[in-house]
Order: sequence, then C-alpha cells, then structure tokens
Amino acid sequence: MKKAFITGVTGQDGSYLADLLIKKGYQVYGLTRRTSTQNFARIKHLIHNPRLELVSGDLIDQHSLTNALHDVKPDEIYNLAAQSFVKASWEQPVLTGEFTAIGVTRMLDAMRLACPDARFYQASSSEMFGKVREVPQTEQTPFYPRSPYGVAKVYGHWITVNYRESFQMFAVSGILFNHESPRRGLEFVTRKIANGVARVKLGKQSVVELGNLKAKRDWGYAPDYVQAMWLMLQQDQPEDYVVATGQNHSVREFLELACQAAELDDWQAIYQHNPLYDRPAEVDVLVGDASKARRQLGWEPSVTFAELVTLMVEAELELERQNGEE
Ligand code: NAP
Ligand code: G4F
Repeated sequence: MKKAFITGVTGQDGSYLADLLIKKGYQVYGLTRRTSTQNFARIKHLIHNPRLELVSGDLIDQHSLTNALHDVKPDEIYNLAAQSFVKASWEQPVLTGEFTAIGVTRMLDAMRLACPDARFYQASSSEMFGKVREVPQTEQTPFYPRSPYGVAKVYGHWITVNYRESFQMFAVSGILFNHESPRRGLEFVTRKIANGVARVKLGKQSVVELGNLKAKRDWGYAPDYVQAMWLMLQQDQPEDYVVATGQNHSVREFLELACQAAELDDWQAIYQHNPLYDRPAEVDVLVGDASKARRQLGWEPSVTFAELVTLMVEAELELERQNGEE
C-alpha cells in the first residue's frame, strides 16, 4: 500500500486530496498543528477512517517535520500547508514568509534527511505571475508577485527547483490558478459571495460587502485540481505544470451569476463597496494556459464557470437553511 503525507490536510485542497488518495487505496498521513479548538470540519467524514492518520507538527518547527517524515517514510509528499490568504499577507508578512516560503525549505530538508527517495509536490500559485508579463500565463512566463504571499510563493517555487537540481530529488511544483468549492474558506471572494447571496435570499442579511469587482480570475473546481497534483507525482520525470481552465471572469460576473442562481433579480441592489476589502496592490487579470498539463498529464477541468457558481450557491443555500433562522 502506497503512503502519502499531506501538509494542510485540514484545508480545502488537503481534504479533497485525502478523499482522492484514500479512494485510490493509499494510506494517508495528514499533518495537523495544535490549535486550542480543533478545526477538522473539512475532514470530519474521514476522522474514523483508518486510512487517514493525523500526525502532529507545524511548518515552523523543523524537528516536528523531520520526525514525522522519519516515522512515516512516505512514498509521496504533498506540501499544501501555507498562510494562503493574500489579503492577510500584508497584515502578517513575516509569518507569511515563515510558513509559505521558509516552510517549503523545512519540508524539503526534512525529506532530504528522512526519505530522499520520496516524491514531493509543492503548491505553487498563479499569484506568482501577479502583474502579468504575458497573457495567458505558462510555465515559461516570468514572475512578478504583487503581495507578500506572492513573493513567498516565488521563494517556495524556486527552492523546490533548487532541491530538485541540487540533490536529484523528485520535487515538482504545480502552478495552480484559483480553484474553489463549497469547502473554500469564507474569506475568499467566491465563497464569500456564494454565502452572502444565499443569506440575502433567505433574509438573513441585506447586502454583500466587497472590494474590487473588476479583478479577473481563472476559476476552476478544487476536486479537479487535486487530481492534477496526483498526476504530477506519477510521471517518469519531475517537471512543473500550470493548471488552469484557460478562461477568466471578473468578480462582478461571479456576483451577477450567483444572484441569478439564487433567483435574485438585481445584483446591484445587494452589492456594497467596502474599501476594507481593497488591496494595497492588486493582481488585475490572471488566465492560465494549461496546454502542457493537458498534453502530458491528460488533465482536463470537468466543471464550467457557470456550473461552479451554481454548485457553490446551492451548497450555501443548503447550509444556511440547515443553520436555521437567526
Ligand atoms: P487553505 O484552505 O487555506 O488551507 C491551508 C492549510 O495549511 C490548512 O490546513 C492549515 O491548517 C495549514 N497550515 C497553515 N499554516 C500552517 C503551519 N504553520 N503548519 C502546518 N499547517 C499549516 O488553502 P487551500 O486553498 O487548500 O490551498 C492549498 C495550498 O495551495 C496552499 O499552499 C495555497 O497557498 C496553495 N494554492 C491555492 C490555490 C487556490 O485557489 N485554492 C491556488 C494556488 C495555490 P489549519 O487548518 O490549522 O489552519
Ligand atoms: O478570493 P481571493 O481572496 O483570492 P486570490 O487573492 O486570487 O488568492 C487565491 O488564489 C491564489 C491563486 O491565484 C492562491 F494562491 C491564494 O492562496 C488564494 O487561494 O480574491 C480574488 C479577487 C482579488 O482580486 C480581490 O481583490 O477578488 C477580489 N475581491 C473583491 N472583493 C475580494 C473581495 N477578495 C476577497 N477575499 N474578499 C472581498 O471582499
């Protein structure tokens, strides 16, 4: 039985990846950090499944990572843990650097010492393209990050390349464009809109407060994207891949479609601008070219933008109905 080690297993992607790998017959080990209240909501359906074992550790604590990999001796390592919220990276730039940048070196070095023959996946990001140098963005597009998060991800990307070239380790980066789902954190714009629109529909709030409606993103469906992560580690050679749908839409379009999905007539009636959600430096337009992933991995997105918006709004309507009146 193959063994996989996932950092960030309590997050959106980690939880879907655990589902996928368990379905494929893996024994999965998920790194979790100590918190005063457990936050296992996204993996609650797996908590009593013997195929998932939780291992205590933190990206900031080198020994916990080396010990964990030494004990587990995994075949595959997926480094998904990070401070992943771009807006928070201006408020906590040093912590973002510790987790999202140096944390990658800690994981790579733990692997080098404990299980150098394992295969390593690094969660790189389209945020690295930032103020984009070309459209669409490919594996060859130069990086121009626009936030402390983007800068930290560029570091994580290059240290992964460096360990691959220095120590002949099987280490790859997936440069993933935005991917969403009902398991997305509520602070990210798609889930925030889907939840806000559902709450307006059910009479629980009257407006949705947002920042920049003009920003465009290449939004896909998270379960499709964890499939691409797994495919990258099944290849003969370690290479980096862009994963994207190839189409982008504005935040405003997401809001309009979400209102339609909830049968609310006028999106402008429920939208309110709040400068609190504007960013010191914005990434205006992202759109990826995933030709290499399509060609070499046989990867395809399975959910369209309209389907994604609808499934997210329906999930929030269901959730808010279950939560009852306030
Ligand atoms: P997420 O939902 O925010 O999950 C982040 C995970 O990292 C959580 O499990 C969190 O644990 C864990 N974590 C944070 N700091 C940690 C630390 N110091 N030690 C150990 N674990 C820590 O993020 P996601 O959307 O699943 O994204 C997964 C990865 O892909 C991230 O690296 C993100 O930057 C990257 N990425 C995401 C997207 C996207 O569109 N979703 C696109 C490109 C790249 P807690 O539950 O304890 O907080
Ligand atoms: O949903 P967002 O916070 O995602 P963002 O910044 O694109 O980052 C996400 O995708 C990256 C991949 O490109 C990941 F690496 C990263 O970890 C994360 O998963 O914001 C999307 C856009 C931005 O332009 C933002 O300015 O939506 C705009 N926006 C407008 N109003 C808002 C809001 N974003 C948030 N979070 N909240 C708002 O009220």
